[in-house]
Amino acid sequence: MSATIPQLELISFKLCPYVQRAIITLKHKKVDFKITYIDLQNPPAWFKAISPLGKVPVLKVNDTEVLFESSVIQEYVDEITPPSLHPVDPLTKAKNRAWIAFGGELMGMQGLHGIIHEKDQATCEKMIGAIQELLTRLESVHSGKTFFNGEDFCLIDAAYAPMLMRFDLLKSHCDLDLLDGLPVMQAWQQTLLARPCVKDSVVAELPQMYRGVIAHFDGYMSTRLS
Ligand SMILES: N[C@@H](CCC(=O)N[C@@H](CS)C(=O)NCC(=O)O)C(=O)O
Repeated sequence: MSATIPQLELISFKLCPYVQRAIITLKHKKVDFKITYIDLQNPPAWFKAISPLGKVPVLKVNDTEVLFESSVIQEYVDEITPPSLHPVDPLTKAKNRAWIAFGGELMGMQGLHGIIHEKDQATCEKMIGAIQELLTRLESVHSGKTFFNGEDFCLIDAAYAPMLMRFDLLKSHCDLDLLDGLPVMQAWQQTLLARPCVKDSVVAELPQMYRGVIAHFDGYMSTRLS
């Protein structure tokens, strides 16, 4: 990698899908970086000092600057390692950014994270229905080709792979198929999960850790653990 690439340190939490967006981008671009894991339940003082919202990912650049927000980190990594993984056309690029933000919401408390927290079965099932409606909408704007925009892997593909990986885990751990009836999303999931930059973006024990976190939250989904 070019000598002009700054020294990068990614502050991470092993289970975090937002961190994973940054790792996939770094790995796809073959950028050297250091990864430092913290315990989000008991974050060190130095992390609280540098993370404005107390959230991971945080990217330390040359040990002097700090970036936060996964999509911003993805774009920074992309811009310092041309050619860009974003579409060139401004409108297409802007739409990709909007759908990346949509994916960020889908992973949060109204989405993936919310359903593993929710205790009440009826509320959880309602949330699952709402997520499936959003996924149907996402399917309608996908190119229907190999990747979101067509035949080229883009930042938006890196941004969605962590969520699609967790959908796969929910299917095997809890028999919940959020992509049921969505063939384009299913094909996209298979393609992305087979890519080395995606496979290598998580620790080997992620499946067991994800199972453990579902059990720990003790919500309705924990009653479906096989
Ligand atoms: N919008 C943020 C979300 C990051 C986020 O929610 N990270 C979680 C871990 S997966 C976190 O750090 N949570 C700690 C907290 O909310 O206190 C991004 O895209 O980077």
